[in-house]
Amino acid sequence: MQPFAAIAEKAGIAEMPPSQALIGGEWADTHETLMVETPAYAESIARIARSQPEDVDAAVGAARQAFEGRTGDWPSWTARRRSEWLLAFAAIIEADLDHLAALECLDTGKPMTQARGDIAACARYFRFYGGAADKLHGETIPFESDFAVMTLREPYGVCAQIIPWNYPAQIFGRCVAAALAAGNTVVLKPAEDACLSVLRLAELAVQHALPPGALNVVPGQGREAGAALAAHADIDHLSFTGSPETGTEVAKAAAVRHVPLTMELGGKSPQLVFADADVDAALAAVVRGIIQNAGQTCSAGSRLLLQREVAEVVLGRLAERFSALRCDAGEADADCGPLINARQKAKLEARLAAAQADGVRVMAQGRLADQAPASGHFVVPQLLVDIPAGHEVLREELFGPVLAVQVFGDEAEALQLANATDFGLCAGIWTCDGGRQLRLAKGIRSGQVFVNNYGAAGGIELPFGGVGRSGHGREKGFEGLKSYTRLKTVAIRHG
Ligand code: TXE
Repeated sequence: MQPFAAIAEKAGIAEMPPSQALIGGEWADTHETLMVETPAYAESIARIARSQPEDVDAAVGAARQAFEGRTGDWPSWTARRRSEWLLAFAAIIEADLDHLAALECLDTGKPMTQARGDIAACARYFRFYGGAADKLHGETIPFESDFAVMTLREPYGVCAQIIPWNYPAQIFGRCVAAALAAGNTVVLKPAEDACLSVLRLAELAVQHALPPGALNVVPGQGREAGAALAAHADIDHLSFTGSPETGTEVAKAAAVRHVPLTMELGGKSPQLVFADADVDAALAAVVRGIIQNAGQTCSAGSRLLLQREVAEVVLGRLAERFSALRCDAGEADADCGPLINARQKAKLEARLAAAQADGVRVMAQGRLADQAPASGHFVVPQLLVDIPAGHEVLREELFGPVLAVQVFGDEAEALQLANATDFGLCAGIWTCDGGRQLRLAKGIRSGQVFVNNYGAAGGIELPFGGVGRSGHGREKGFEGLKSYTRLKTVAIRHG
């Protein structure tokens, strides 16, 4: 039996989502198609649309028409009505969780428990932004006595969203729910490597009577559909999640027309463990922070900074944990799934080989489960030590289950090492010293800092985004909703 059939049968569903582009509420065939491969088996599981610039143009046109009310009644939907739709849609996602999670698990290779968590988080985004839609408002500003001044929060219009393959359903929720809550229409380009859950979510949105054109989806390749969307003359906002290199290209294309951007570009996030930390809690979070989604997470805690007094003990315990980690296909629900594709695996393996040639030592590593499919794109979790200062494995996002360890003496050195990166997405600080917690939280250059936890359990309510090479703008939380609006100032002289 094919893997998809097996997983879908277990979930009680045996249906693939639509494979076409969603344009103006209709599923449209494109001239060309792409094969979708499952990373755990390297087997083709579906054929999807390979949208071309003309398809993207049609999708942007449909989003524009919907925004202006030329098709459907989207602009007349009040904030309360949008709120009600989003809240009801959250429940629809939850009712379809088994099916969506099966798709996500097979398409990305991630363990089933993580896939289920991702779908639940996607639903939570719709619930959060549904709850927030009718609480977004401007302000009045005291001014001269014969003036009334106010700010209005208005939707941008047509929001273009280019999203990656590591968390398709979650990032769909984060971007689409916020943009719709604020009254925009959306054209979304999912990643060619994983988009089945996105297509299913779009199918559910259409079935749930979202006005035609409010959400459009153009599956396809980055250099074709993605580039055409970023360069389109009629988008009003662009949100991109992906690599810094592609982000630069996208930003250049959008800069020609001064399109406002949100850029979420990955990280090289440190976890700092001091001698006075609760080591058990820190160890569990450090391991989870790097093996989740096989390390293919922008907020992965990929650097571990250990205070010298505890380094030997902590490393010994960490090595035991790494040695016990197992990789397997997503539905086996092991510690780690495969990497997304052969290219990502080859890139990571080349970097690891180069690091070893430079003297970096693999102190411990996990292994493949006995029954794991031989054809999968697996890279086992690895603990790297003896790393020369400034080495590439300390600077570049490796996007795999690989933890780079450094040792520090005091707080000042810890801060210096933590900030020795062009990225700045997240940081974890493990210490019981309140003063140090605050000093480091202020001193670390990153968009999010976690103290005695890492990731705040994925809290969708918390604003998220980077500094430096990690990007700019904020998604998630109420800030994420505001970022899909523009502020207009109205000054009325009433005499
Ligand atoms: O990313 P790309 P890739 C990082 C991570 C990973 C590296 C490469 O380090 O190893 O990026 O992954 C679309 N114009 N992250 O190659 O190319 C593409 O189709 C417009 C971090 O997959 O950035 C996909 O939808 N769009 C990250 C999206 O951009 C283009 C998540 C991301 O692809 C395009 C993923 C173009 N010219 C990778 N080229 C995170 N921040 O979470 C590609 N795309």
